[in-house]
Amino acid sequence: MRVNLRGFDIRKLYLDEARQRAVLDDIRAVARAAPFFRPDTPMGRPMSVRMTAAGRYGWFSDRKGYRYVDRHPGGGDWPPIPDSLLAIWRDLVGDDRLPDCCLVNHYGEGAKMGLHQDRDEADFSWPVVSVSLGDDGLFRMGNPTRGGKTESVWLASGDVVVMGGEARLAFHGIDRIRGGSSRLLPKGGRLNLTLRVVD
Ligand SMILES: O=C(O)CCC(=O)C(=O)O
Ligand SMILES: [Mn+2]
Repeated sequence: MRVNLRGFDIRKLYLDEARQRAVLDDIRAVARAAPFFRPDTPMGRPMSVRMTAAGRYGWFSDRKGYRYVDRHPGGGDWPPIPDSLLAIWRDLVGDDRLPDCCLVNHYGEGAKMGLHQDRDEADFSWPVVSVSLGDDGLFRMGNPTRGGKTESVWLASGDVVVMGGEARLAFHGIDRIRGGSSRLLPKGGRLNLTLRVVD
């Protein structure tokens, strides 16, 4: 099923269970090479989400602000973006340009992500492609400027969202996680993978 809400192109169950498991195995390998860490917000508070990344760039945040960085905070390179994820990008966006970052967010049961725009990339003509695995997450979609009405949708395991066009700079966030709604991750929780063209 495919739903378009405010330019957010939502593909329900884009990945069947076998493909979800294949992506999950690849993300586990990424997390072995580049362990999850918990960044601080620029306000100095720890984020509720744990993060890591694959590709030429990962993402980092501390008191100096949010930014893309070319190394894991432990000092090593980020591992390459797994082919299982590049295949999703090729299917949905094409292969004129491949993403150079796959940001990996892990949400435990109480984790959330406040409304924000993805605007640290150089070229907004490329979409951000988001892949959800594990427990359902309540995804809120707003407008290109702060404020105004929002709409929410539960993203389930295997759902993919293409944020392009008018949705590319729209505010969005995750309000809450529905614990125990998926059995994909043995310890529960939700993984969200976002593919991005950074520069
Ligand atoms: O977890 C999600 O579905 C959204 C993640 C997100 O917006 C981000 O990482 O910038
Ligand atoms: Mn975002």
